[in-house]
Amino acid sequence: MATINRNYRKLAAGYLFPEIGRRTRAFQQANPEAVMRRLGIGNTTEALSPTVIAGLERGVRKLADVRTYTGYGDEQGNGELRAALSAFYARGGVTVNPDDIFVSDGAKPDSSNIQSIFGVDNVVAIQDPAYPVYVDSNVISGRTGEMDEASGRYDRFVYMPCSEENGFFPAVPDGKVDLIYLCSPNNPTGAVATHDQLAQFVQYARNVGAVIIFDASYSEYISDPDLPKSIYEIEGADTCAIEINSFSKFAGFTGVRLGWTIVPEALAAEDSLPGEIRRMWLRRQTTFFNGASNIVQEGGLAVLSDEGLRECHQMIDYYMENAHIIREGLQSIGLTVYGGDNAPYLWLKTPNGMSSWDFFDKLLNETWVIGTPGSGFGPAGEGFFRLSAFGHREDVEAAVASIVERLQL
Ligand code: PGU
Repeated sequence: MATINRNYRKLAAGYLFPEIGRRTRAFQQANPEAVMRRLGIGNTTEALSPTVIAGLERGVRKLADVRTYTGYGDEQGNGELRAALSAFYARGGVTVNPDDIFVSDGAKPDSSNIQSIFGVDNVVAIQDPAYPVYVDSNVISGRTGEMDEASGRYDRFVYMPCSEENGFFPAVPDGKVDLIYLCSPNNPTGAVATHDQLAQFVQYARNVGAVIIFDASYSEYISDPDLPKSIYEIEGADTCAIEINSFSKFAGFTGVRLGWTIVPEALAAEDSLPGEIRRMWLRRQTTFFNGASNIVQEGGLAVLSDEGLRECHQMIDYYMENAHIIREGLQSIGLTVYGGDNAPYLWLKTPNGMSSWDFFDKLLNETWVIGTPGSGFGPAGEGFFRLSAFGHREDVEAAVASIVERLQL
């Protein structure tokens, strides 16, 4: 008889965003007159830029001609795209070998799949709160025990609390851990690690032989030139860190689907020599994945052209202006808000010590605004609430006006 992977039963509940969708639909059914204002999921809303559209169209046209038609592509992704990504890093002063870049269909699959090349007995450290995928993928793979209902923590995980006190970036773990997930700019807190903070993690990882999995999906939202966009800005990080990134938030590819992961040749684990982890990821990807769409990779190339980058940055500026509008509105009614400076998320402290889900319901009922409860990102997110800046300007303005006028504090 077949049996199931019982680790799935350890998972807290449904995945966070579908649960928010379910509650929102129920509210809408009960209140058909309500005009919903969505600042919940970090989903892009603006149209792709002309240069990127032209790139995607080029990709389609190539398929119409037998001389330019392509089927399955290069194992690690289009060589031109990998070279363009490498040149993109070089502009920021970072050396990345195109051979170490693996093009994918997004940062979510990569950040959930990457754990599969590490031992099941590895001890995993995660920022708390964190993008839920890091936790859930490791739970499913059996790297944890059960979740303790009282604390909301899984047995065997090492939680690195991110709080107001530490500016939402943790200190390195006290003991020895094996895998460390870091996300900067951070989802959900909007905090960005400094050069020194990342250097401490790199130093720690090199001392104990840990591997850092660095999710840089929001790196292009960093406008402060002193803040690192890539972990490879830290010397020695290529021996201890994998970096994951995405065109989703960078270029509005949330539905188009394109990302990349860097597994440096120099990276090694306790029981491997340099090169083996890179080869394992290649082995994993060639066995379980058949490459990102060739059309979409043309679109990615267009993003990385001078004109594409300029246009994508205009879009990023637009979303960041939304972030400023949200922050100012919330602060004007006395709420405490973090993030939103170099990241498209606002991290709001719930008023009067309300729980995150109670505040979700209150906001929905009183203002028709949908956000994301902080506790959905981990126990240390309790008492906080995330608002996304990825809406259309008029929706963002309407949401802020509704909060300012109707939220009862
Ligand atoms: N990494 C982080 C840190 C993210 O916040 C998200 C999206 C992704 C990866 C996904 O990138 P893709 O390249 O598009 O796969 N976070 C959004 C969407 C929710 C979700 O389930 O991915 C959010 O609202 O948190």
